[in-house]
Amino acid sequence: MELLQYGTAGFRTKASVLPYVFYRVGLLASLRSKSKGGQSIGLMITASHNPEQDNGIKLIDPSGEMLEQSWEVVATQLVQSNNDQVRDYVESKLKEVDKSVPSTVMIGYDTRPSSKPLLEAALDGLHVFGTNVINYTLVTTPMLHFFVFNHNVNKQVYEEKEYFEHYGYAYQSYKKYLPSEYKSYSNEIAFDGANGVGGLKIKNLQNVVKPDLNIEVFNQDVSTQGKLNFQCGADFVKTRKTVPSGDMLRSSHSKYLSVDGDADRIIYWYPNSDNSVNLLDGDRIAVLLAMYINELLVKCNLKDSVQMKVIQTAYTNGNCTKYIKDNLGIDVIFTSTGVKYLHHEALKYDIGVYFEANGHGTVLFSQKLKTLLAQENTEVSKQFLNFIEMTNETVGDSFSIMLLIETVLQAKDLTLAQWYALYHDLANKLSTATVSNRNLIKTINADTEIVEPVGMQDTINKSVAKYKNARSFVRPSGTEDIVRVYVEAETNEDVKALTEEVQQIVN
Ligand code: NG1
Ligand code: ZN
Repeated sequence: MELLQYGTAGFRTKASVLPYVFYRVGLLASLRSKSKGGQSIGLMITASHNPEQDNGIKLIDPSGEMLEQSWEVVATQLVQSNNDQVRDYVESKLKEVDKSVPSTVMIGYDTRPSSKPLLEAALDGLHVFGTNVINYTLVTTPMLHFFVFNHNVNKQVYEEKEYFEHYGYAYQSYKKYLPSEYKSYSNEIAFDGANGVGGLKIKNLQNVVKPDLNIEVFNQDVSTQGKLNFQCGADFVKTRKTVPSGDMLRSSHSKYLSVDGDADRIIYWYPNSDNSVNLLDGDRIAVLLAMYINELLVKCNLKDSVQMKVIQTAYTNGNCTKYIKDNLGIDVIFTSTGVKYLHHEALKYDIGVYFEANGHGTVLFSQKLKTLLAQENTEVSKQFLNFIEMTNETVGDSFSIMLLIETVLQAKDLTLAQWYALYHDLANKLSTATVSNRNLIKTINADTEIVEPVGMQDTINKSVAKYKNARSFVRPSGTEDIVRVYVEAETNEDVKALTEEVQQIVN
């Protein structure tokens, strides 16, 4: 039996091995709800940007956030137990929780063919504890986070329609703060739905924001097997830097965007004549949003009363970090890879703009800031609160982020090319290496330094030192059985040569 770990994205692997995992996660979610005084827990069934034959499951904690880390250990132990130990393990855990507390679990799943059958396994586990199940069926990951948050915090069972109205109306209402005519901005968007749930659900948002946003949806085939994430979607466009399939260029649009298989990531892009694309990825989204929010802060005279940071990972392009620090004058903090680390760091500040380069991220605003803005009660403080309303603060949400980006592009009257021109990326390459046991590699300092195997980092550093403005780091993936090698330098030639050197060191 493969030893599965509750990683950065929950449990994720080939769907065929997952039924027993889902059953146990059903048990676990019931326990988690009971341990949280009966508050609702979310269970999202998805493997995000992974191939269609994979699947996965992750828990959402009561305030809509990802599962607390101490329970990740519990989850891993439960799933790694032998069949005959499962009962003992659950019973030992049950001693710590009050069995009589009723439990509630909210469920959602993506469009994978395996999602519904796997749901049955999770339901079997949930029924063991008589858990009350609220099944949202087909939803994006961020939608389920929104439902869990609102159930526990606002004591309401929201319907899907209310999610779209919440963000759609916030977007509509912000119009009064924006110019009425544009020289550069265009409201036309070509939307790549990765042939997943995002392509289906974007239409509900479109119905609310029409005609202010004109969204043409591509890659929305969720019934043909094998199409999910195949040569399309945010991960494909980000890693290949090419136009996705799906005839998106058949008529010319001024803006293109791709989401991933569960619609929590988003990447804007525009094509070059050779089918390569210019990427407006998570780095550039962070720049755009941080720049605008900083301006709102200045207008509200709050720059000195609140603390704002941008949170990134080592995969962020060095020139992006430099631009945020030097041109925007905002501090940058680095964390390990995986949005949960960025999210927890962002919670420490009044404003935490966090994005992974792959387009996964959001903005968090503190209660202190919201109270200050409410007390001020000026036009600009109301405007700021309206901007916050448009933000899904529970998790990265491609729909909410799209509305925020469209808002800022209007406010600043920008085309994608003008946004892209804010800074130039250093040349870079993300490659993978396959090793016999990826867990032998251990890193510290936000993944930038290898401590095991001893000596490997020194060898890499010696190679890096040969190239101008170069940087490289190596870490084991948390979602696949591979090692990732990142290299950045002044020129593509240097990146290629250094990648080869580092690959040899790792292999
Ligand atoms: P791994 O496989 O651990 O590199 C990938 C992404 C993470 C995060 C997770 C969760 C890269 C380099 N890594 O993790 O940023 O998004 O998936 O989906 O993009
Ligand atoms: Zn995703």
